[in-house]
Amino acid sequence: MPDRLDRPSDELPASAPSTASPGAMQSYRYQLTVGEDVVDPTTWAGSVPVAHGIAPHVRIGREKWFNLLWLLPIGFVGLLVAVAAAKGLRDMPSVQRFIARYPGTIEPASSLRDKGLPVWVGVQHFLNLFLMIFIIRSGLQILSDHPRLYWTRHSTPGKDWFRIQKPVPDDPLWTAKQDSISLPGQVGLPGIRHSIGLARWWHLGTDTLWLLNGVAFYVLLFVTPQWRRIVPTSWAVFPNALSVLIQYLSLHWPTENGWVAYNGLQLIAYFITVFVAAPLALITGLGMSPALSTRFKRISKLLSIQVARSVHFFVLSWFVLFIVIHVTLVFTTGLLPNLNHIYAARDNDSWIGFWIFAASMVVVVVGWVAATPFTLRHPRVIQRVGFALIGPAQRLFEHLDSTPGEYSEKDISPYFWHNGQYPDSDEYKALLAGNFVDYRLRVSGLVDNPLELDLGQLRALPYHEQITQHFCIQGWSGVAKWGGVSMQTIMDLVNPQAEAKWVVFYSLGDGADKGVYYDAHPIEQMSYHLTMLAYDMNGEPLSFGHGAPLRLRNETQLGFKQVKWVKGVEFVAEFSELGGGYGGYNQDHEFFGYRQSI
Ligand SMILES: Nc1nc2c(c(=O)[nH]1)N[C@H]1C(S)=C(S)[C@@H](COP(=O)(O)O)O[C@H]1N2
Ligand SMILES: [Mo]
Repeated sequence: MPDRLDRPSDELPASAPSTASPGAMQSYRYQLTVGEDVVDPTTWAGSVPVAHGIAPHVRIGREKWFNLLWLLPIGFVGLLVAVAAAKGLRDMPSVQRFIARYPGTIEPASSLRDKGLPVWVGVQHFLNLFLMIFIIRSGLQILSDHPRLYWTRHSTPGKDWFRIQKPVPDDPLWTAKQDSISLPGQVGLPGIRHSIGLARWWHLGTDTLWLLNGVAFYVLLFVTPQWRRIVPTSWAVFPNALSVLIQYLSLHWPTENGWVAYNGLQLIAYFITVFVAAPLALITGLGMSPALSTRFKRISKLLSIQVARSVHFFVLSWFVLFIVIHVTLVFTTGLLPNLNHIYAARDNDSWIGFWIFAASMVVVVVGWVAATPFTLRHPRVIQRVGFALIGPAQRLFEHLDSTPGEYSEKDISPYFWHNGQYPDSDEYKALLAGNFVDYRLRVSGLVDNPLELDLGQLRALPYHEQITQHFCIQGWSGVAKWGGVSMQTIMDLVNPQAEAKWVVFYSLGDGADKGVYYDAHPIEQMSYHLTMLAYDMNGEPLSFGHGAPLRLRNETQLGFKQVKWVKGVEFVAEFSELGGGYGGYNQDHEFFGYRQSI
């Protein structure tokens, strides 16, 4: 629904808007605060208290919830039954003939037989496992910031299919931040509640390294014959896998030589891990990006952010299951030769592989234990290094907004989460009580015509309406119809000067640690079709909770950049002199990034 409702600009209100007082923006700057450069868990994020979640629950039917911890005893009994069944099967002559025919491993061509595992496989295997630790820990931290999963982009309470949190309370102003939970410090990364900003640098930064390692692995696999080890090339892999399964379960294990070839079951598991799970992790990860969803509307219709999040969680579950089984089998099927294969590129019973493995585990343990304390002590380093690693990709995606994706009335979410810190100043309360008749939006900075607009004047400007999806950094989403003024209209009125590169939005509300909430946006995104100041939501005046009387929408960015309760807009050359200098309140205080298109 593009500009159908926009009125032509010659219908602009005759009364020229008054000029903003020159000191206004100056005074807004003084209301900003500088964030800390270390994390003190006791005062973190406005002193959010520790809040524990619950065991993972899955919804069955409309409102029955199943505690997944029951899977442990059920799984154990299931395993006993399976073992008994497999033992019975193995006594049957037909099954014995089947196993004789399909012993488990398809013998490789002789060209591969003597090759074994080269050193690069061992190196990449270690890098992979090392990076995975941080990816999984920070991923769990991200999940715990919105500890619910859904199948639709609406994120409606009660419609979640999975949660590690109690049901959403009745409070109509309950925020997603209140809904976040704490994880044990050595499980989550950085391990304190609502540390999503830092968790995301860890996650996206190590993801980038993991993907580079993965690309190198793919290339090396296919320029050598090594790919044959983990890509099935004959249908016989399936009966062989079944045969291996029966052999494992009957506790009568096949004799194997992983140096030469993997058995059918391993082949399938490795194939899925390398060629299905890993690419799916990337695709579903990108599927949560507002910039990409807005650009690739067709794909995002199917792979909505919440489908992407849910499938991303299944990928995590697969990796964890794989790791548990893989490590168990490494330990139970000949530890020394197995470690020699992967760590020492040799096929014998010596202890050398074991010692390299032990040394590598020291690195793993040190990395694991040090990650949280290091992050709390040096969060700006995490913020900078993370941005250096993923920033270029985020920047690239911001430029893809050629045909903005929009939704229709029927897509509007029945429930739209609230988030952030509500304003509670006397100034705001007085404005609210007076129905905002005394409200003024001030627009100034590096512009030719600074402006001051009341709500009547704002409403008299050409009306712009859009139905778009909100992506909160914490993981929930929702579709709403926003009505108001295009930022382009505002820019036509004030005429930004050539030096203006960033546009800063100041709020009437404070952030969680006191000091005015604000956020800086690149000026080029202000002329995007879907960048606007909204005073209506879903056909009604914006409510208190959603930002009355005015809020920003910039649909290529995550939710925290959509400043609510906007009081001023300032055009600046750079944001380094504002607040802590990182480009916004959450950037200063909670180590977010100033570009967040992923
Ligand atoms: N002034 C101000 N604006 C804010 C916030 C805030 O805390 N203060 N929170 C942000 C976050 S994190 C999100 S997800 C959205 C939530 O908007 P909603 O409450 O309308 O859903 O507002 C953003 N704008
Ligand atoms: Mo958010």
